[in-house]
Amino acid sequence: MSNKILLFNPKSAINKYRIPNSILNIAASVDGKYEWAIIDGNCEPDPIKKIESYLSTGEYKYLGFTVMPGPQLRQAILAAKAIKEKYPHTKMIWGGYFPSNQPNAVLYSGYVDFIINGPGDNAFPNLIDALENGTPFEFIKNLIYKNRDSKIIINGKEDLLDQDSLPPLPYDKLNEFYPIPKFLGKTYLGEKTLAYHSSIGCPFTCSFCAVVPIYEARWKGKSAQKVYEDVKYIKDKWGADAIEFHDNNFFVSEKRAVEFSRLIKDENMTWWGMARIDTMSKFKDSSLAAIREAGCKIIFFGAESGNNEVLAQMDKGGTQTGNQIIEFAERLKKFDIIPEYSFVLGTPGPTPEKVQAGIDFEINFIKKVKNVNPKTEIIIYTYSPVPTEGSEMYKQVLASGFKFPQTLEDWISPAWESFDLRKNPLTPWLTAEMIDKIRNFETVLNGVYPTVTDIRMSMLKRKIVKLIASLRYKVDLYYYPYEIKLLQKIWRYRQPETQGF
Ligand code: B12
Ligand code: SF4
Repeated sequence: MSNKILLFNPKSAINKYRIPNSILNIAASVDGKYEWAIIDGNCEPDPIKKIESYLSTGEYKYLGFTVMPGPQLRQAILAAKAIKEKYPHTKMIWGGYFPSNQPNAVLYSGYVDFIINGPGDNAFPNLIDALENGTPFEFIKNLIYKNRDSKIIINGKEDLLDQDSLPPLPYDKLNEFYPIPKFLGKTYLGEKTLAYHSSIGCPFTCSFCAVVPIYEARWKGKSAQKVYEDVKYIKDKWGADAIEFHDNNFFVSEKRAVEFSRLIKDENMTWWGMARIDTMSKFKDSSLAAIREAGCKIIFFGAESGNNEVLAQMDKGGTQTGNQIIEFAERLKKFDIIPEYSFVLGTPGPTPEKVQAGIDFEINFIKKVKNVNPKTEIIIYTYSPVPTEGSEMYKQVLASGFKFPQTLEDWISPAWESFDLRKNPLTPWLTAEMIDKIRNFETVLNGVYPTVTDIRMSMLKRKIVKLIASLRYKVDLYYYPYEIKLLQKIWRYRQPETQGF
């Protein structure tokens, strides 16, 4: 068997393909040193068959899977199991958020050999080198593996690397496997939208967030110049006209954001990114104006809650408040930047009455936000705990009787899959009525204020739904909004919270 590497991005998107940045970074890390190939599950009708077509050549010894929770995990498990049974001598290496945060379930499954915990830019080539040369694993940072006694060993973490010094992403080579234009999809931002990741980690420690255990409040970004050069390359070569920045927190540095705006301005591209309200509230007016002028029309913010106590419980970093959320939505109006606010409803409470009161508070708060800036896009999640051990919220969640899945197969049971999509929280403190109220409010809200990110509903259809929903919205009547649901179903309303941005 020769030592080629096969990298797999299991299916994660329903209808929009995006450049598979996670495995593309891994391909870059070994490019020129080992031969590699990419399989994108989003573009393949039968990815297992495709993987086998490579493995049957006998040239591929290493298999790298990127895995996030939800449907991607399902395809990852099915493929890993089938492949490992048929080709037991291949080395199966998983990376990405799911295995980094759930190493026990993954390694005890028996079909995954190694996990890269967080960034793989050095860890992956170092692991392949060690396997090729028969050298020990214990000094490979960011590696999780089983030792001879089947004990799981979690190696130390590596300092975050200077992002500009990473090898360039092999776009041209990806283009040989799948034509890049296939990944530049039509969105509300543009006809050909590029997904780009310009920084890693996040400096904050929100207690519900899967980024925190991996990056531990660390963040490193590429320079504005480097980001601009990459974007410009794709624009000039394949015609991208819009950018989705997939960074957890694109706007950590005001200086970098303004510098990038200055560089990208004349390219006439529309772009979007994720940010924090407290961070961006501190941005100067001139910076917000520069960002908008450079084509940033809409920014995603995890508002989470209008209640200061809940914000403190979530450890939103300490400086975000309910008032700030409202004031900032109002401030952005002046700059014509649309805030996309996500809220988490149904956080745990000591009694059912308190939980219900919490939900009602958030519903009223969201209405206040809409009142000061009706263009604000609202995304509603029901609270789904992530196992971030040690936080107050985590303890509260366990005390309520909530149990996390134990085995890898448990994670893809239908109930857990919808949990991952944040639809069915399986949380003991939320009753069916409470979940219904959240969902029904969401239906009515979306009827009154249809999202601008939906490119499928015509103006007339929006107006009809709006008229009906407004009657309910005014009098807080959210029960059984079947008529709105029916119209939205017929006219295929897009749900940003499950279909991604
Ligand atoms: C793009 C994206 C998507 C896309 C799909 C991406 C694709 N592959 O086609 C879409 C929009 C479809 C999506 C959907 C979902 N996503 Co998503 N997604 C992201 C996002 C924004 C960027 C991922 C990315 O490209 N990163 C860029 C690369 C360079 O970084 P990276 O993945 O961390 O890769 C590095 C390391 O992790 C490691 N690594 C990664 N893979 C591999 C593989 C190998 C072999 C090795 C060795 C190393 C390695 O090395 C890389 C380089 O250093 C991340 C957040 C983020 N900023 O990363 C969320 C994120 C991964 N998604 C998340 C979630 C929850 C979902 C959803 C389940 C729910 C939702 N509502 O968003 C859905 C359902 C997915 C599904 N259908 O299975 C969570 C995961 C949380 C968790 N608990 O683990 C994240 C972290 C967002 C968040 N902060 O909540 N997502
Ligand atoms: S600011 Fe966002 S990415 Fe950062 S820790 Fe909080 S939720 Fe996670």
